[in-house]
Amino acid sequence: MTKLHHSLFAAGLAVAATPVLGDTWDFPTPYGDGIFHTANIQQFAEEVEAATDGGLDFTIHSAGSLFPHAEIKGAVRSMQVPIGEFFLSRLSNEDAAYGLDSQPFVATSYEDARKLWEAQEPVITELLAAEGLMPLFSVPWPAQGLYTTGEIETVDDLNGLRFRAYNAQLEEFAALAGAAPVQVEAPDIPQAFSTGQVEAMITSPSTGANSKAWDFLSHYSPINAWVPKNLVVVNQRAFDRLPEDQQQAIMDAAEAAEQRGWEMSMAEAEEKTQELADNGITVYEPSEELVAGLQAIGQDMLETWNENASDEAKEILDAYRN
Ligand code: PCA
Repeated sequence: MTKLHHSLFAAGLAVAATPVLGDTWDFPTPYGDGIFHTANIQQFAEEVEAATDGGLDFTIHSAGSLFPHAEIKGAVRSMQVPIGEFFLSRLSNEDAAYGLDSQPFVATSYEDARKLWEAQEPVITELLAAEGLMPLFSVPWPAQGLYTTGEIETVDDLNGLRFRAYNAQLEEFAALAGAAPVQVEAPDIPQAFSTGQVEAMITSPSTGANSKAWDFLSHYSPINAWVPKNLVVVNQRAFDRLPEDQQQAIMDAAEAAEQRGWEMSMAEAEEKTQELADNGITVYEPSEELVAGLQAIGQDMLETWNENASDEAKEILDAYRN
């Protein structure tokens, strides 16, 4: 052994004896720590960290603290961060395929949502691949319900209300109901209500309970209008650069996270509705008249959707319905 070889060998030993310093991936999400999606992501991160012996670590930046929601997808695309989460139907302006899970009364149960995701996934995977992104897992929110002060008997009762929206479709829905939509990110809900910026909303029991809706609202109706999803994506180049065992660890943890996330969501639907009631919110079934009015709005929106949808997007809806 030459002297050089000798010292390289010694250096190798020294490296082996100290803990290997792995990569740390920043992982931005729009939602807060108290939300089950974030808890699920935390567990995903821990599983990858364990499986790679700390070779790949994550720093989760919740509640839009690293990038605002609207910038997360672009940040992953431009590799400012390798991975991130966002609300899938927020991309409905880019392609109608993304918006289907926020179309009112298209998919209204977990079973529907599962079927819709199966139809959406191949198309969305291809759309994102064209941007250098790969979907890892998608998890639904509980079905979306109506929060107000006072009981809503018909769509007319929504007329003129300042209505919190989280994407273009909810904005369209609120406008068609005669309400005045205002975009507010989930972590800003309590402040938006307490300052009077908004006075009604449609969201899940999870987000309602997490924002302590009882502090500023009194009524909740599980209209179960749609079951929208979050999506976690990774930058394809960042992924390809990883050693194969780390790639496998990510894929395995992603599959587990999708499975676990759907189960968490189903459990939340009941638990969080109960939490709303326990904190004094009146939970009431919507009247037939209200449902009919909301469905008519959904029908209108679907016609507009059809006008803007690509053939591939329309095929998703056909595949879902057949
Ligand atoms: N919570 C998120 C998205 C859908 C949901 O249930 C929000 O209100 O922004």
